[in-house]
Amino acid sequence: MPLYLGLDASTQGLTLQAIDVESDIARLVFEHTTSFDRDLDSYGTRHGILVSDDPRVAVAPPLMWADGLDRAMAAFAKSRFDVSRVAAISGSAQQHGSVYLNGTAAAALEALDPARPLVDQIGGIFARATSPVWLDTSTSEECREITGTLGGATEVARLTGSRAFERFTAAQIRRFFKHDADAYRPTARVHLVSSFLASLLVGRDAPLEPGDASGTNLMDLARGSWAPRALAATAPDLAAKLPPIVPSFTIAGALAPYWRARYGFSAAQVAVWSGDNPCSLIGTGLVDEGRIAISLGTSDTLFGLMGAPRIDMTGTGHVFGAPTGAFMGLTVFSNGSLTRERVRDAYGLDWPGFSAALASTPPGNDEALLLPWFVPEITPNVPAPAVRRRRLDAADGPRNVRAVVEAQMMAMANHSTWMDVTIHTIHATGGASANREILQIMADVFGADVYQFSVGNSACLGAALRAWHADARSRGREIPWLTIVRDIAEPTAASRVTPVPERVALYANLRRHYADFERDELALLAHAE
Ligand code: XUL
Repeated sequence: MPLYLGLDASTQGLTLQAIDVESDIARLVFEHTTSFDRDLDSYGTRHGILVSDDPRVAVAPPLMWADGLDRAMAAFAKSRFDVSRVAAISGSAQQHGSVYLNGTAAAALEALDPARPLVDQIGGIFARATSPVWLDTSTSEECREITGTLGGATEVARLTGSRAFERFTAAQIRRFFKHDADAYRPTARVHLVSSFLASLLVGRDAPLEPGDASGTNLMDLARGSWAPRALAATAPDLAAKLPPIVPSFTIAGALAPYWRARYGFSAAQVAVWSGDNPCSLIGTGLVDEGRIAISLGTSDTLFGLMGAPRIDMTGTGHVFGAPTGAFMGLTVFSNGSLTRERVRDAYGLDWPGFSAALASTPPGNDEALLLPWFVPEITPNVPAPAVRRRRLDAADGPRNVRAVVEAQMMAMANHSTWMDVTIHTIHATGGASANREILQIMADVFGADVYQFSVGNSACLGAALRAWHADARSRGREIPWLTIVRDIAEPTAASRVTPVPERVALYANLRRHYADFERDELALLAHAE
């Protein structure tokens, strides 16, 4: 039976998962993670990032990612599995980060010597020793410049799927060009983390696909190709430096001789890598429209597949390409777990006490409303903390507990209508998804079935599943995505929380009040600036 590998180069580490596929059912059989800080400490990162004097700057050494990849492959080769059974490999990577290669890179990648570790051979291929990553916020000026050239934020979003964001690659490339033109000019290739690591596997330049390329502000979202206007607004001669964009199921090549001779792999097919968010879409089973995931973590994130490239005109949501060839919407809310914890702590509660407060208060909270902006909020854009209450006494613990959860759910529901998706099913993940009371409010506010879904590394799993899909397709067999994700990326029926019809009607009304309250307060905040 064939094995498929998924690799995930996240901010803090590199994970490899292997799945075994038998009769079209995939099973996870192996997982290994290399932590950058712990296992590759000679690179000196903290949480995968090099410490910088400027808090807005976040960069990482690309050589460290290559080292992580080599170690992951070595770890799998040492496992009980026969590595020659690996039929195909794909990967997932943190989005937006960029890797700058010089003119020697192509020859160096082709001539990798299996007798020596990878990192000993590629130290000289970089036009820039460090890579800016998604946590970098140093490019506000470049965002303004790009936005101005392209005719405004709405126009950038309409063209590329997102307005110009500091972490997106265009602003990062522009900053490099402006601050170090002498290093930018001879740069032969600007890769994303995903296409850089795929290039190492195939021993030559690997292409990008629309999922990760849409995190650059440089891709024409509807066409899935580089947007000449956006390239021109970013830096000179950029078209020649970027890899081509190909469909997500494309085989970039066979595993290079380095990996075969060094670790015993066969000439496995390497499918193009994608970003972690598009890979997570597959790894959480969101392969048809109407099913979304809500991750209740440090920040709360809502994402799901969209059949068409619809855009959030308010400028907070993102649209990326989906590995299925469709699109995905993603919206991030920064007042997530820490805000729930803050409210819990403010009233001296523990989690059972928090649940009891939810149970003791009526759905709809008698129209008491809270705007939960305890920290600056991304969606909607609230630059400084601003907690607001309406018909709500700050001293009333139970009502404030209900108000914060209802506010978070109503904000998520209201700020995802731009996706124009009729949501029937929600896969709830992340720490707070263990709380059934919170999930009941989610079900009632969205009017959708909610499933508890504890996923391990969904991006890595998504990459492995993409490898299987691409491999089958290259052999002339188009396996439906619903078959690919069956069981392995689906929640169990027993975890379902169903909406209560009367409450769905109640929240439909309250959501309008919440939207009005939010709009009024945003206007006041804008006025006060
Ligand atoms: C998405 C984003 C992060 C990174 C790292 O826009 O910045 O999710 O992909 O995980």
